[in-house]
Amino acid sequence: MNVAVYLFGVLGGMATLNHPSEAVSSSEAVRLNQLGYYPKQEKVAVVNDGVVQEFTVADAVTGNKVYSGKPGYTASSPWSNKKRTILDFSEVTTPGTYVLIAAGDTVPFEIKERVLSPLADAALKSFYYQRTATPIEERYAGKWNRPSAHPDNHVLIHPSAAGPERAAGTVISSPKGWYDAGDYNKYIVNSAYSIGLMQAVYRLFPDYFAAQQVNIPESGNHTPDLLDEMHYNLSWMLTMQDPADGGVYHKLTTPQFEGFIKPIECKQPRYVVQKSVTAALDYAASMAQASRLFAPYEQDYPGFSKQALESAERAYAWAEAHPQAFYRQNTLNKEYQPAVVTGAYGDGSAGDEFFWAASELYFATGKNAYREMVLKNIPKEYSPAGWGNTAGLGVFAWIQPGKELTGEDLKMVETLKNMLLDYAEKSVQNAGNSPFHAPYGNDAKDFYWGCLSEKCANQAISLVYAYQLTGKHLYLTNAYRNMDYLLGRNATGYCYVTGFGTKTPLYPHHRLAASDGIEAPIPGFLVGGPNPGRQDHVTYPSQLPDEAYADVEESYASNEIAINWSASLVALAASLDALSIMK
Ligand code: 9MR
Ligand code: 9MR
Repeated sequence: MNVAVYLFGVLGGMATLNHPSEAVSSSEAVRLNQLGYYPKQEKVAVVNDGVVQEFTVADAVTGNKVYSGKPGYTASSPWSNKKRTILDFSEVTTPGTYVLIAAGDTVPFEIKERVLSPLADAALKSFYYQRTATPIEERYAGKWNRPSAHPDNHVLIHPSAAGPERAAGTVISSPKGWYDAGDYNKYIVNSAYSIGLMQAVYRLFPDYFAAQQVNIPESGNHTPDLLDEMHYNLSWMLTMQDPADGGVYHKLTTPQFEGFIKPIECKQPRYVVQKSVTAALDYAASMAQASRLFAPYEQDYPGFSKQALESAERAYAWAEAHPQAFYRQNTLNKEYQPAVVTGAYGDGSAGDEFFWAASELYFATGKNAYREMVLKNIPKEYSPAGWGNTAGLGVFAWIQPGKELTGEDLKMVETLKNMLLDYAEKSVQNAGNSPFHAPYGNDAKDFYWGCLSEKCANQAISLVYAYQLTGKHLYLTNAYRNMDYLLGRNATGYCYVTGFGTKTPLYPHHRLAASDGIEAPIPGFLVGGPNPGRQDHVTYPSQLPDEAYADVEESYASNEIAINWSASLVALAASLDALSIMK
């Protein structure tokens, strides 16, 4: 093909990089970050299968060659005969639109300052689209506007949740908050964890978030948009606390998942279900954290900071008094009607939740009782946090305590920092020789339900913290590498965020998007990702661990979206973008 003619087609594609275009990347032989690279960032693409002799980077506008290089190493996939060859063009640093030509493929890419800023904004905006009990207005949501649904002003106390002042069947009001995921239910464990992660990263880069505007109804007020969005869910969470004893209902849910219908068409009754120790502790932790972060914003949220701390302490006290109150859905269904079969967010150990909650409450109140509980629940090693393991959020709290530490507390924080740095050092060890040139994705254990968030993004966020502690560039480089993986440099060639990239999920398991009559999915959501566990029994194009992904609506095990996964994307995209300005 005539290169000049081809470049014209590519250019057309570049203008609308958010939409898949057939003119772009026909063979998919080359995998790269489809959103682009920061000028100073390492720039690596991967030939998906094969060895090549050379490659070229050309200016997409003029067609002039700007770089020609020899490939780097070739590494075999652990699961197939595919040979991945590394193409490093980090030497190209001038902002612009380019094409990379190799292995018979011509792939467009950009080099740009603030290249992840639109992604960081869209990831935060994805929470707005998930809001319940409010109209999603055209001026904020464009074509994805929709009427208010799920007011949740008529919610039933499930028999498992009955208390002295609220008999089964009592009606309560529990409005606002976010839909959890592709489903329409609201779960305390997952939303409190999501808030915890985003608020942690807010503490790292407060100036970045102070400047961020994502066009939500609160955007004009005095509070950063990120905190405004958190407040929308925190205010729901307050209604999930039983006023009689401080315990927190595990979730607000229909007995069964709704069909793929519009939210306004949903008719099933909604219940709050059993108070659980993990819900109470995640609630306490995120509320205590919020009480401190919202203190400067009394003007917009009068009284909230104080209320959050009081309710956090009550929830924590309830958890201490009920350490065995785990949420066990199967057991519950033997005892109570109606049976509840929606997301369980079940967990059989609360040490990590105690660690996180006690840490936040210690810093919010200074009370020694919390400190003692922290000491009893120090994790044995660091691992990135997830909804079921929140110890990592406790570690982040100690790294960023917001006050001077002295005496024994200093020793404590050293221990935790060393744990995190051990993890970081192990993570980056072999990344530089691996098939996709990233710490993530080299072990079959890296691929499971929600792995792109829990493993890939959260590993990268941990590396951002490690970089902040040490200034060691290799940690930051490897955080960017996992982002490159998420955005296209991977075995399927997908940029795994809706609405972004040249090959992007079009059919996520997302009831809001499936029922809105709009072809394009709602943008800014990270999908769960490759999952050979295939719990949805859908036929996937491949069974290989890193290719077991199906962009079909039925695939809830690989292609659902969820607020905790969006939270990872917010945290990582914002961190990397913030660091690009700070250096
Ligand atoms: O849609 C549900 C999704 O949000 C959950 O993550 C998933 C696992 O709990 O379950 C999905 O619902 C499916 C149900 O479990 C089985 N019948 C088909 C439902 C999806 O269409
Ligand atoms: O993210 C959750 C994942 O870790 C679990 O393996 C999976 C099955 O229990 O559930 C996931 O969470 C789902 C929740 O239960 C219901 N809403 C959709 C969530 C994302 O799939």
